[in-house]
Amino acid sequence: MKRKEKTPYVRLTEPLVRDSGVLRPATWDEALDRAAEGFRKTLDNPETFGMFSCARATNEMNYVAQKFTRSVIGTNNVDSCNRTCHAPSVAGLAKVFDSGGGTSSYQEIEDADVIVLWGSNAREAHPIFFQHVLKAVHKGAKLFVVDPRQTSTAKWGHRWLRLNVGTDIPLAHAIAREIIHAGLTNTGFIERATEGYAEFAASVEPWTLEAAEQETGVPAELIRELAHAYARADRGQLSWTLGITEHHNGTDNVLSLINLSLLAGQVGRYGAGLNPLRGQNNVQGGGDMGAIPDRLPGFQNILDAGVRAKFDAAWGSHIPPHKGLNLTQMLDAMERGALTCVYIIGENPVQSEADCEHTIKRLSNIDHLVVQDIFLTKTAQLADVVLPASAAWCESDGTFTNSERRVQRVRKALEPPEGARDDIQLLCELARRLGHDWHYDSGEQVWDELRTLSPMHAGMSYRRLEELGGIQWPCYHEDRLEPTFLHGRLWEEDPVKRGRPAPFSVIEHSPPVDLLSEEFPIRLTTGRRLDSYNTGVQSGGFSSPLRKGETLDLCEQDAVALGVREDEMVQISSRRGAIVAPVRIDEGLRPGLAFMTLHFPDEIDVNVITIEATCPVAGTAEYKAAAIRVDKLPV
Ligand SMILES: Nc1nc2c(c(=O)[nH]1)N[C@H]1C(S)=C(S)[C@@H](COP(=O)(O)OP(=O)(O)OC[C@H]3O[C@@H](n4cnc5c(=O)[nH]c(N)nc54)[C@H](O)[C@@H]3O)O[C@H]1N2
Ligand SMILES: Nc1nc2c(c(=O)[nH]1)N[C@H]1C(S)=C(S)[C@@H](COP(=O)(O)OP(=O)(O)OC[C@H]3O[C@@H](n4cnc5c(=O)[nH]c(N)nc54)[C@H](O)[C@@H]3O)O[C@H]1N2
Ligand SMILES: [Mo]
Repeated sequence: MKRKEKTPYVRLTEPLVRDSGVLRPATWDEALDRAAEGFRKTLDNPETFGMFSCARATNEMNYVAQKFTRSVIGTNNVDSCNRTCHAPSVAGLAKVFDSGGGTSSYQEIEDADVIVLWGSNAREAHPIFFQHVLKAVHKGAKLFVVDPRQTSTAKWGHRWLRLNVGTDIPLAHAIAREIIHAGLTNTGFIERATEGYAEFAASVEPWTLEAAEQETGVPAELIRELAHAYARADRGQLSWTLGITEHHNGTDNVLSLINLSLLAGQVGRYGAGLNPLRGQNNVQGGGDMGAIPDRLPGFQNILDAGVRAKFDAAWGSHIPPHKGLNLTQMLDAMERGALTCVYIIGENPVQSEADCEHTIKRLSNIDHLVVQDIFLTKTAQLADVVLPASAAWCESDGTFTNSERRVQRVRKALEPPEGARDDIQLLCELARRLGHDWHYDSGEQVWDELRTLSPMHAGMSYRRLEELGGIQWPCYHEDRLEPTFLHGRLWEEDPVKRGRPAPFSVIEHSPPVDLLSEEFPIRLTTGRRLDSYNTGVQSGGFSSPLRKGETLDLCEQDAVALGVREDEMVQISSRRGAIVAPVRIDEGLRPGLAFMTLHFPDEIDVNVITIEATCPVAGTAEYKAAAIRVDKLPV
């Protein structure tokens, strides 16, 4: 069977509006008027409006997008693809430490002596961070990789802990128990800076090395080795990504890793830390700018009346005193008819959300959909108005914030295609049509407004960012820098300076929702490859001589059992639907485990078969664990 031929996406250069069910070219005035008209209808009932903001765009653009949502429309319904990846990391870290950011700098990774990469294929998905890991390894650091697949990252590890998908909590609990039983806890730190230790220690007691080996598939000796190395390390680093978060209990997974750092005192010191590696180039910044439903810019709590009053005074707004809907809740609200008007800037949910048939149904259920993108995506094809944006990362001037919380300047390197317009200017045009006279002539003007409202960014002028090559937040003062790591307060002698103790969390193991059965006996996990990017819109969601398209990766033993060879087409079915893909043999997989990417949805859309089970705290879907069956196709 031959692959479908595909042409690359072409940049959008003229606005489109829908008439009689068909998208047709329109003038800018017509398209903007049409978009604003639909938005105006929500002004009497702002909770019917929702904004998906763009984690690839600048801090400045995200600041303006959330300001538009809160001050022009009057709702906190604003979110981004952070919901599909690291919302559980932010929720877990904020619960324990009051701040959702990764705690360390990249320099500290280089200076660590033990590094654990948990559920993270950093070699392929975070190559810049991985450079720092390799520098540490060259200096003698020991690298542990915890992943069900033998990824190219795992191949660099001194030890690879090959766990069964969805068994991270038993593994973390067994490591915790071993640290406790071997007398390797940092008792001074636990007594001074934490709470809930006794209850936590009792809760992990059933997870002996043997019980964990049984459940996780990781040999007891390897679990023991990781526990001892991490607890004894001078500078122990624990980093995780989607293997931890993209589960129905992602926040619990994150909390079970944070427990380990509290036990061993591996946080709040130079070189010791907890670092979720953020996925999109500016997903950290998007959240920091308040493009999330529960925080205003600078991670300030929406429930705090004083904070709201400060923003209302600056913006002339009436910010609702409650959290908005997150992306997952917005999709649910579309189905119920409660959310009727949606503005999507640079997101492609039709192809990135789990169970995509369901997403299409929900987006088709609303009255007014405006999509502002650089390409005519599958999501844009459902829109009532399409606005061509010119703000691709290399065409804009502003700042991005990376996983070490470093804000860095980006400058325009390319002229945008003729006909496309800057994301911020489009937001201003729409605000103006709705009665708000906004003028931002430069990214710097937006940034300076933010700095007056967000204490953690206050000390970062553009000039200073340029002089220093970027600055990590928090940076409260123009003449000072803060330590490169967070939560140093936990080590203070003085209880007042130390502040709120960090709580241990008692967590129950809960296996993947999509159960394996006789009908669906194979575990499918999904993720990334070095050569492609997300839903493929920007990297060319099609195969090429350089890039093999979508495959179903299986180990040789499974392929033999199914009677299939490499490149042979198979049908892959789950409880949601079925797709067809060629087989690729990957010796990094164990029998019963399959892998696919999300990169080629125009040819083969894996999200037809993934499950929508979501984490109740963070709203992130269980992309990492579907139950499937694989059938050889008749030749
Ligand atoms: N080249 C490239 N780089 C990218 C992207 C891209 O598309 N292409 N996307 C960016 C984005 S948005 C993000 S969020 C990041 C994501 O970066 P990563 O999280 O590193 O990428 P993934 O491949 O999704 O998943 C990581 C690993 O989780 C493992 N895993 C699966 N199930 C489990 C489990 O139950 N437990 C554990 N411990 N591990 C498990 C998988 O085998 C996989 O190797 O990458 C970013 N960088
Ligand atoms: N099966 C499965 N599905 C997954 C995942 C998985 O591991 N497995 N991972 C999930 C994760 S972590 C993520 S982050 C999501 C990603 O989900 P999405 O964010 O929906 O997917 P992207 O392909 O990154 O889409 C980015 C869009 O932004 C547009 N864009 C880029 N720059 C700009 C700009 O400057 N301005 C404007 N206006 N538009 C711009 C691009 O053209 C593109 O359409 O996918 C999720 N889906
Ligand atoms: Mo992501």
